[in-house]
Amino acid sequence: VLSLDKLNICMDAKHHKVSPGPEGKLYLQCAPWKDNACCTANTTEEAHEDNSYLYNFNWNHCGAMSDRCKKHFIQDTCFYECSPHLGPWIQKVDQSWRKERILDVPLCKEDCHEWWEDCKNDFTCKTNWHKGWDWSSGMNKCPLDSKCRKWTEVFPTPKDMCEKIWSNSYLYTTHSKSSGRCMQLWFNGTNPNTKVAEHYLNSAR
Ligand code: FOL
Repeated sequence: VLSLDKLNICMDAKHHKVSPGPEGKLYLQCAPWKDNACCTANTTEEAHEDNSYLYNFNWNHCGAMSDRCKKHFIQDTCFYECSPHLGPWIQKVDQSWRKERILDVPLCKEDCHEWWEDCKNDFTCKTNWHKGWDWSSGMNKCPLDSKCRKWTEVFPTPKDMCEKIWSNSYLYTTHSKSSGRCMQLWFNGTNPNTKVAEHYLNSAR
């Protein structure tokens, strides 16, 4: 059966709307999702803040993250919070902070490579940013057994970074943006990911 109901939905997670819809205005880097989004305008403003209330997540856990690196994490947050086209990759999970997650969303090669290139001179202490932090201060700090290292030591390749950083939310692909076979974090105008989700849903059926 063609599960069209998977094509325009929001995951049941921490800040997502129950169902997607227009938002009028979304903030800066999240603006491309304004016509159909799983995020609210407030969520998108917070997505641009350090240590935002979204997850109290500290990007600067190994010294200040560079602006060119941080913009990719902001874009990832927009994609994660706003995308209404993640249905084919939504999975139930037993976690305190969300009931559903995304798994193996096929990411366009350019987006992954540019993200890694822009972060490769930064530092981090962990490969999986979902788990194992010291939260005793209210925001995540590196645990004692995880020292800050060069980005390229922690993530030798773009694939390592894209797949490991959010526990396999993303699947690295060699597909280009123009292929219609991978999801784009960065776009302007009409959301190109609608057709990609349709493709994966139809090919799995
Ligand atoms: N972006 C993408 N693409 N996928 C995601 O799943 C994603 N998730 C977040 C942000 N951007 C994302 C949310 N990030 C914790 C850490 C990071 C986080 C949310 C929560 C956290 O509280 N970690 C605890 C364990 C919590 C638990 O699993 O019960 C820790 O041990 O550090």
